[in-house]
Amino acid sequence: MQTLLCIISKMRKEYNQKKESQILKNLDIYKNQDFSFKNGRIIGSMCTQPLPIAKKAYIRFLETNLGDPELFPGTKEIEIRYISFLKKLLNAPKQSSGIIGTGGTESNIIAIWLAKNLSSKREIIIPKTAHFSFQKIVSLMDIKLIPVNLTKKYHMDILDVKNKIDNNTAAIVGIAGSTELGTIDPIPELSDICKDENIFLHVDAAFGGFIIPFLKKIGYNVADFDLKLKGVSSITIDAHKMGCSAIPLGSLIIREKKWLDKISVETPYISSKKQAGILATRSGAPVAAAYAVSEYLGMQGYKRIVQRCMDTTNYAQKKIENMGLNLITNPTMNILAIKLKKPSVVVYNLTRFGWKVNYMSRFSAIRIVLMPHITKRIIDEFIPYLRKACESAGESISY
Ligand code: 0PR
Repeated sequence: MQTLLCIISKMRKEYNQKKESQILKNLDIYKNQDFSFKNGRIIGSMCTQPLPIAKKAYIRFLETNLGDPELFPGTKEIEIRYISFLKKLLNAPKQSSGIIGTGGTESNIIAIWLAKNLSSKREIIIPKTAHFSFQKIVSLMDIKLIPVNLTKKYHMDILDVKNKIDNNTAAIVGIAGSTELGTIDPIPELSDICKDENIFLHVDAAFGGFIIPFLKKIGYNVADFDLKLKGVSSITIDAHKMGCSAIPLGSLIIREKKWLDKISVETPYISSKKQAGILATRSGAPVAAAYAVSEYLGMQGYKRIVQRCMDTTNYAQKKIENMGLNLITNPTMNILAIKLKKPSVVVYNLTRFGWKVNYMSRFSAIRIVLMPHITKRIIDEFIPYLRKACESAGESISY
């Protein structure tokens, strides 16, 4: 009897192992259809390959739930520490706080939700370069976007901002690293306006948050954009973009912790009394990963990455301009927007050659983003394909 049970158990184990390896094999078939960061062929995305330490940390925390922090006090401690790191990075005052979520969209939603509840007003003044997450916010909430004109350099026009402020203004949004061009709005000027007029100023630094602090340190002339400016109320910053960590991880840093009451509900039957933000059950895995990356890299590590990305950006810019192509604007950060007559055809051709760049219809351009996984060697491989893609689209290029 004992032997029979042993045999059955052994057979079951073997069957399960076989099943598991078959499922994983099938998953690999799908995975192999994907483009990958590893070989550099994803050259237009704002995400990158997470650092190896992020992967290791992520797996360790798979079962954790920060929606019920008393069950996972250690993971909660990691989150507190990660928020402290972000507060330091963004020059946030002592009384500030943070909400960790899934990415830039969620943080922007929370920021506007907060501004609306703090002011009981409905209008959000916003640049035309703002990310489409704000369109989602209009659809989700009873608010109205008031678009502001751009200057020739694609920055928010401050005069137009002043003209658009009225009794219904709940918030002004400035972008620090716009999605299509990487431009930075004049945040110090916006901060002065918002301080004087007592208006909530949200800075969307989903992409730029992990770049701008280091651009300054390596000698680029960029203005202040963070909570050092007294008029800035909140900042979106994403670890799953230039933070080099795993998806999904975005954060919102808020100037006053007490404001969280405006976006909190009572949670009678879980370990915390109140919960702020949108999500309830949420994984601690991406938080552990982002914290691990921040500990691993430190400020010096991020600085080195930004330096490398900017070197690659300057290298790519020269090659592209030498080809006779023009950029929409001189890059502020590691984004190049190449003006073309038929950008969609060029994107189509590049996809056929195995390269993924982004098509930007609004600017008649394609976007390449020089993320950490893009090296000068990859640019050298890419340029002949870009030339070929442009030639066959009938773009005028020089030889
Ligand atoms: N704010 C800004 C300035 C952004 O650029 C983005 C995303 C968001 C908010 C929203 O962030 P989540 O996507 O994290 O919610 N910008 C990227 C873009 O549209 C998102 C992205 C990333 C798209 C990688 C494609 C991709 O492959 O380009």
